[in-house]
This record gives sequence, C-alpha cells and structure tokens, in this order.
Amino acid sequence: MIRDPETLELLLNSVSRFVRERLVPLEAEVAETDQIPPDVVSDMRSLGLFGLSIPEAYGGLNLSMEEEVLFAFEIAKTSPAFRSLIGTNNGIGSQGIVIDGTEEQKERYLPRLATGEIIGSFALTEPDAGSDAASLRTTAVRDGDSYLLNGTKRYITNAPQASIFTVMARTDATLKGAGAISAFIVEKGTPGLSLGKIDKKMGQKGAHTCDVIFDNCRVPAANLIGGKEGVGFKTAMKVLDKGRLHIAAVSVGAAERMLSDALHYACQRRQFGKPIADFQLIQAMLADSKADMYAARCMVIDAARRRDAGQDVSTEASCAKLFATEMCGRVADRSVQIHGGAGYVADYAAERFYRDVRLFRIYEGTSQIQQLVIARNLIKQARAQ
Ligand code: COS
Repeated sequence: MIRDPETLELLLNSVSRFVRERLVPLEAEVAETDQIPPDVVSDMRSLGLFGLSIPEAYGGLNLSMEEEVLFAFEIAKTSPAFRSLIGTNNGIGSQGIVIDGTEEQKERYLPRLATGEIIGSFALTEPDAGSDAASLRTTAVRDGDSYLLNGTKRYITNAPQASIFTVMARTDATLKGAGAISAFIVEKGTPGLSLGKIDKKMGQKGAHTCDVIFDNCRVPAANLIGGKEGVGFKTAMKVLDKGRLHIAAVSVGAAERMLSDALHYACQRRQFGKPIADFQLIQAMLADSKADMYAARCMVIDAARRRDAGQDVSTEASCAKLFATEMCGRVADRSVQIHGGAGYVADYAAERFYRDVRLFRIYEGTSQIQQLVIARNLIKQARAQ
C-alpha cells in the first residue's frame, strides 16, 4: 500500500538520480576493484537506504512492501553489488528481528541497522544444507544463561562486512527437521566466531560472501530471537517470503536496465546499411523482453499489495521470484545476443550483467525450490477442500 505518494515519489526520484549519476559511472571500477568506494557507502547512509524496511520507531522508513518493490525496481538498474550492500539490512539481515524479535532485541539492533552503522547478515545455508535448509547441522547447546554454537555456515552474503548475524542453529540435537531449529543474533567479535576467505564468485563483484564458522561460540540466551526455541526455521521462512519478493523486484529492475542498454545499442549499431533495431529478428527479442518484464512487474506489484493487505503470500512470493528471475535470465541472454560480439566483451555492461544476474535464480531459494513451494501450497489447499 502506498501511504504517502508524494514522499515516495521524492524518494524514488532521488534514488533514480543517484543510480544514474553516481552509481552507473562507477560500475566498471567496482567490477575491477571488487570494492564499493567508501564515499558511496556514506552517500547510501545519508539517503537512508539501509533502513527502508525497518519500522520508524527504530529509525527506519518502514516502507510498505509495495513501496519497497518500487524502490527495488530503481536501485536494480545498476550493478547488483550496490543493492546487495543495503540488501541484507533491509531484508534477510534485519527481518528476523523485525518480524519475531523481542522488544529488547529490536531496540538494541534495529536503530543501528537502519542507519547503516552496522551491517546485518543471515546465516542459514551450510556446506551440507542448501535447498534442504531444515537439515542444517549447526548446534546451539544451552549452557547456563548462554548457548554454545558449533558449525559452519556457507556463502553468507555480506558476512565480511557484517557486525551481526542471524544464525539458524539446532537447539535440540535429538530432533531432526525444522522443529528443533532456533534463530540467534550473534555479534561480530564474539569469541569462537570466525570468517572464511572471501568466495571468488562468477559475478557481482563488490558484493562479498564467505563462510561463517562457530567454534564453541558463546552467545547470550538473550540473543535467542523472540526468546523462544524451536521456531527459528519459521522465522527464516517468513524472512525469505519477503526476501523472495524483493529479489523478484530486483530482477525486474535489472531486466529493465539490460533491455534499455540493448535497445540503445540496437538503435546505434548499423549492419546491412541500417540500424539493427530495424530488423524483425532483433525486434522479436526486444518485444519478448518487454512482454516478459511487464508480466513480471505486474506479478511483483500484485504480490506486494497482497502482502501489505495482510495475506499469506508464500505462494505469490515464490511465483514472483520464479518468474521474474527466470525472465531476467532470458533478458540477459537476449541482451548479449543483440550486442553480438560486443556482448561478449567486458567493454559493455551486457557481459557483466549476464554474469551478475545469474545469481538471482539461485539465492533466497533456487527456481526449483520456488516450484516446490508453489506446488506444495496448491496441493495443501486442494486437500483441505
Ligand atoms: N512461513 C511460515 N512458516 C513456514 C513457511 C513460511 N513461508 N514455510 C514453511 N513453514 C513452516 C511449516 O508450516 C512447517 O511448520 P509445522 O512443522 O509447524 O507444520 C515448518 O515451517 C517446516 O516446513 P516444511 O515442512 O515445509 O519444511 P521442509 O523441510 O519440507 O522444507 C523448504 C521447506 C524446502 C521450502 C525450505 O527448506 C526452503 O525454503 N529451502 C530453500 C532455502 C533457501 O531459500 N535458501 C536460500 C539461502 S538463504 S539466502
């Protein structure tokens, strides 16, 4: 639900300008150096971009889901690394606390996440627990007024920059499955917490992931999210419902950028005596991309509105992520194809985006996991009738 159209328009306009004037010119440098310049991070803080989805009471802007996806359409029109830096504070790195945290936990962490003073990270995936998240093996054993955490988390976005981690761990080693999983907030610097080396990824240079290792890491019991054991998996799933919608929106924004670049190139590039945009086989790729993107945009907005209306959007969020991320992959492929040889060299953004957006179909639940969630929900509904 858009609550204040004027303020939202101001925000979207300033983000759009920031992307165009400040971030796009830095894309090649970020890809080359694998770092976002510190002054850009400061600018992002000044614009309030770290606290978009955090409640106002804790210093955030408390955007509705619809407002957030409109923002995501804009920020995604540049290298995904820029969004990734603010992505965890607005999404998986804060929402566990926002949705299920105690008042004390909210007061302690959310204001600093909202300003970007600290970065939050979400530690669910493990070396042997990816899509089958409920099989995770990290343990948290109660010891007095604290828990001892042991285990390894893998591919954790923003872990190298993070000051706090939302960590899913098994509090009852005798129970298999989701019911024994609890969520904890673990602060950087806690003895027994260490990081692996930064992963060398296919793309998204400037955004970092690494292992997070817990070796008898002592975490205060007060940092058990919501103060309740055994509900951490549900917290993680609720966080991912929102995250999946956000990634769907990001896929739409990235596709819009790639189509815009491809269109521009097609209008400039001349072959057989005329711009290649005048050839119908090129036009088919442009048209299919536009239709694909429009469909994804409509899905994302509809799902966001339903979430704002208080509906359970597990199915819709998965539909939107599945369709929008696959759509983004198709647009990336067509964009490279329209660029021809130029699409295969690093001088043009098409090559970089092609690699960058590949991740969208994998993280926050692969396309196959989205299919599984959608089908399961449908079958459950059918059986309940
Ligand atoms: N919201 C709230 N609760 C949810 C939920 C949701 N969206 N989805 C599942 N749950 C609950 C279920 O209701 C169930 O609770 P009960 O035991 O009380 O009935 C519990 O969580 C376990 O759910 P389920 O039985 O469906 O778990 P499964 O192990 O079968 O797996 C999938 C569920 C596969 C969907 C889950 O493991 C998943 O999303 N995997 C992908 C993980 C992922 O996205 N990783 C990306 C890395 S993080 S960036």
